[in-house]
Amino acid sequence: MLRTDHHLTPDDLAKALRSDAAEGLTSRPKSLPPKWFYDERGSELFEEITRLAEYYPTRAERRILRERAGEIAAESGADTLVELGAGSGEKTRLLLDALSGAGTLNRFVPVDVSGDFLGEAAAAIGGAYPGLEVHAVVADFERHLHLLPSGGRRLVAVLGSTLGNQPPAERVSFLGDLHSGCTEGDTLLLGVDLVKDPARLVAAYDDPRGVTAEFNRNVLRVLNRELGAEFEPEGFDHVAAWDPDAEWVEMRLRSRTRRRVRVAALESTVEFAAGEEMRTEISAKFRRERIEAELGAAGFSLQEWWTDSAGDFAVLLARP
Ligand code: AVJ
Repeated sequence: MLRTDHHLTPDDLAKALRSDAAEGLTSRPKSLPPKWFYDERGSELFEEITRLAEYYPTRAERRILRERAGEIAAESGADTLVELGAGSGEKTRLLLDALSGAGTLNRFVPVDVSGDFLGEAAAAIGGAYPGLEVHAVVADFERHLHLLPSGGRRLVAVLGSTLGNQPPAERVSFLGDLHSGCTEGDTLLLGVDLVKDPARLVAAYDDPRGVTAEFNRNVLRVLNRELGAEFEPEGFDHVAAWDPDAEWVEMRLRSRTRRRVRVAALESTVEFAAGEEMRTEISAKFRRERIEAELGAAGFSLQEWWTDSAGDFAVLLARP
């Protein structure tokens, strides 16, 4: 029982990339949204990041889910798992197993911008859970939340601190949209990385093997391929910095030299000064009070708050 809804065509994605690049490359400071890291190579590099000793969030979240999946299933009573930024990995299976063990599970709704990725995830899960209705949705969950399948009791999961990629104002509007799409009986499951020693935070985004640096530069390769840009990725240094006021880790690419970069699809040339930095990602870190307030502003009330034993990461349940 597999069905796929398409709310994004490859052409929509191409247009979105073009407009994001046109805007970001002409703003000051220059910036690019982090969602464009994840082509095939970028997704592989991210997988590699999750296995780095310095990158604790994935392991911490997995530990929490292992310990709490039963409670999550019992408290949500969900028959549907909606996963925004879908996976087919261990986290998804922990939740599906728990819901199935509780006897309530009947539908899985993975949502992702990548149709290829979703197809594989949906097929893998469909094969492993016979009888499960898999309803995959190709969509940009920052824009298409109102198009997600409704009905039943849904557990809507936004894991991996994905929320942290959005600045505060966008986060609140995203949570508000999520709330508008919820009905009584739905539950929100959120995984968020927590504020901690800045040295550990920065180390998680600046590993000595340079995997994160390659992941960061990969966005330039995406622009080269998709927009006919002529970036030399090796001409840019990876920068990771903690912003103590905003409480986020910022990744940037710093041009080693003054340069002009042709971007064919934009019919333009972008100039970089020597040492000029372009922001490629923010990764916000949370405190309980702050995320509770943001959830509250969107209409959610916090129900459960679980952390790993080190207090590095939190998984929370909230109700609309
Ligand atoms: C997948 C967005 C949560 O912000 O930690 C990892 C991506 N960037 N290393 C994060 C990422 C650099 C990651 N998220």
